[in-house]
Amino acid sequence: MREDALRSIAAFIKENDDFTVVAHTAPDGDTLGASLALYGVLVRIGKRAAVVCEQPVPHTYAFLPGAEHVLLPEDARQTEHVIAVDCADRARMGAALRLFDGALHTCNIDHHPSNDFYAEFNAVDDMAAAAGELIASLAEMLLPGLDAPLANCLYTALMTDTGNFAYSNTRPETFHLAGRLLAAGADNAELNRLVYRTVPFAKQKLLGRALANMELLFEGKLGVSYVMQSDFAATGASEEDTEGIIDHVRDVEGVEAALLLRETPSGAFKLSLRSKKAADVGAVAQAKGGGGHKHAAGYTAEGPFDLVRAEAVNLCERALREVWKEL
Ligand SMILES: [Mn+2]
Repeated sequence: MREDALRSIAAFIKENDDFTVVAHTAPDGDTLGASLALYGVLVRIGKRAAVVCEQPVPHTYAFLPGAEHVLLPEDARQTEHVIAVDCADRARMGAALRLFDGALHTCNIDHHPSNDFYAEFNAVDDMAAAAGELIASLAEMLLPGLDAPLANCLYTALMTDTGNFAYSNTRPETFHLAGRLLAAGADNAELNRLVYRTVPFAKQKLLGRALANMELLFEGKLGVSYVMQSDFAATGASEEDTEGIIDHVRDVEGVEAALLLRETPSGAFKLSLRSKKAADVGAVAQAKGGGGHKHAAGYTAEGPFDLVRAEAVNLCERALREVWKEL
């Protein structure tokens, strides 16, 4: 099914010209690596193409080949063909949705189980560890071979969505593809250094504050922390520097579910949720209009911190109690 869907998209790409590739909001290594790889493929086969993302490329991913070409939606030109990459639903495109809605023909290439097939052509495979896996298959259909810049983009997509090939979504196929990418010139040691071993000082200081704010509830099974605007101000850190904090909360021994609240400049809160085993934090986020999956999810809430926190803690407690015996 995935092969057929990708073949249809490969044929669609061959028959047409002038594409916009849309990465999701709050871009991560998968949406950027996969989108830039697709952009690279389109350029290599002589197509006009652009990559659009609601936010600028985070500093961490500025090294990706082609990153300098990523446009903000307001700087992008409407094209007839738009391809969303790693976007579980239309809303994930943020301000770039306008370009998607303005297109004559649309594609949706993604790996989220919650994907609702919102495009004309949909290649969705929730067994894929990263959207980059699907783009790699597409690239192998459209090109005689991968070169080093494409391989580096795709390896970054795989590496980041699998937590450096450590999460349970890592399958034999993931390693087979990683092997092909190394053979094509991906520099795994350098990519690991750039993404995981190069931390801005302000980000490290922000992590310190978040860890100092952390507390444990329900016999140590729920880890809760928060980052307020005052923490950003004190450290000079920005929103993108919160990436990874939730993992440090989850990593504490005995913690089964982790919750991180981030205050936005408008005073609303973004909540990130993680779980290790049976607890379904995806259901918690869905109940609050958010998204994600069983072990990683998030939502946004308005309101005073104490109320937002209390509600989130209650929902997490319920998710933990439902599976308490399995923990
Ligand atoms: Mn992804």
